Amino acid sequence: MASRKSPYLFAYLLCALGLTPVTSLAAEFAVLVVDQQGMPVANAVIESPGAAVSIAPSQIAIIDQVNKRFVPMVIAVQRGQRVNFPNNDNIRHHVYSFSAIKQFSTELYADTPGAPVAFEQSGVAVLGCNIHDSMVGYIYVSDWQNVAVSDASGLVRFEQSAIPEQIVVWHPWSNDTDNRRTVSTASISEGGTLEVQLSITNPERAFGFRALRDQ
Ligand SMILES: [Cu+2]
Repeated sequence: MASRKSPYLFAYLLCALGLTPVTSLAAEFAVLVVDQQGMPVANAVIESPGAAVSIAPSQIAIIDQVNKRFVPMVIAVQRGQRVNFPNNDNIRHHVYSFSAIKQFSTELYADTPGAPVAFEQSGVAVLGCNIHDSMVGYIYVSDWQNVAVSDASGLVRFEQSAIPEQIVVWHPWSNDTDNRRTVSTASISEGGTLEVQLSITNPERAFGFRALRDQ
């Protein structure tokens, strides 16, 4: 007397074991960002639409200041999330942004400034330091929960309910309009990797940049 296999049997057994059955399979995929030479690109922001931000994460994001640089140079946060700007240099910095999505200015400070700054509008806030003109940082504020920045290997991995039809790739040195490109994901399947090639111009390799930094 063979028992009939039921699709519900497995779920029933999981419940009996106190485990929750997976009702919607998660889609995993990766994005690899490379430059015109095929080299991996760090600091690229990838937005993968799907789940919109409703309540911003309470976790406070960090942009540090080390050796007169913003570290990391680029962060991605969800709309409404807060960012703090600790100072690891033994000199003082004065962080500001004049960007359309957020204008703020810290007092000249050492160590950690007072209150973190909340970013309530999506878009890009460019950071500067009033004392050191060559310091530039970027806060990418996203309407989507799935947003991340590529590491030194140029990779970002996503796991969400479904692969979106399109992703957005942003890099501060990208030659695309507004440094943004919308890329179709039609060519990737579950578990796959989408390679995105950007044309970027590194301002740190431009003549005069180093001299500016050393001022
Ligand atoms: Cu500074």
